[in-house]
Amino acid sequence: MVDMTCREFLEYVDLDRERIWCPGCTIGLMFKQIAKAMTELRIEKKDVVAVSGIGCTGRTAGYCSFDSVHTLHGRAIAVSEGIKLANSNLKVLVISGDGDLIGIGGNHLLHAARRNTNITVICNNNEIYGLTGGQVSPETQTGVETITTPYGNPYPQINVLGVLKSNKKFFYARSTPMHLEHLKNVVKKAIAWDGFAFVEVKSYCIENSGRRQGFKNSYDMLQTLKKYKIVGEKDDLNEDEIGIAKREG
Ligand SMILES: Cc1ncc(C[n+]2csc(CCOP(=O)(O)OP(=O)(O)O)c2C)c(N)n1
Ligand SMILES: [Mg+2]
Repeated sequence: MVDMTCREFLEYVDLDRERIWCPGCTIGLMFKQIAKAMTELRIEKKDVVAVSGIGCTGRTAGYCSFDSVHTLHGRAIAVSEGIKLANSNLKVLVISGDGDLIGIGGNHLLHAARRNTNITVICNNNEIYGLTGGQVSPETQTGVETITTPYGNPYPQINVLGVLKSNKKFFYARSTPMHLEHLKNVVKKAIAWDGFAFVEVKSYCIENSGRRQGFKNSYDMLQTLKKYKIVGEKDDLNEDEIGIAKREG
């Protein structure tokens, strides 16, 4: 067990850059758990690359103190596959948003999962295009008002677990920034998984979605994540469960 009191995890974080995330945003909480997971797995900086697309979550690549690529919108997984092909010894962590990975980048997600490319994808699913002001995303819940769906989103969310389950071998984890220790532990298991691993971090965006939905502050929105029940590892997860669903293939 690593002693976290020495704040070793900060080794992975570039603290000199000005933070652009809004007060109450959960991306920093998520990044901290990723850095802690990397610390506990004793990953050396030379052995890892982080790749992000564009978005508030995509900004994470800019705060890594190890090699990282802040690539085009939707192309984080495609770039990661290229990195992996060039040097299969590298651990490749994709850290990006729902719009980036499931919206514009959805096609890469489908095919990297199908090819079982050995990368770890961590998706901050705040159910909105946060950076650009709150447009509907493929993960916005049905009925929710956004600036592009003023009468409520008419469409259902994409079920990423359902998509991954169509493959012979898969790894899917769900957690939240309300369950920090759980989040760190599932990220560790995803990084250790041999093959394509997807971690869905159910979160929210107070400034560009929550306020429009009537939430007063980030704390109130954080409470909505209490609905999730922690379960262990199974071959499926119910919508209200956080844990790991996987198949060895
Ligand atoms: C090709 C292209 N299309 C559109 C945009 C504008 N754009 C930037 S970020 C973004 C959405 C990001 O949403 P998400 O991935 O959910 O990230 P979040 O900000 O919510 O963390 C869009 C549409 C862009 N930069 N490039
Ligand atoms: Mg988003």
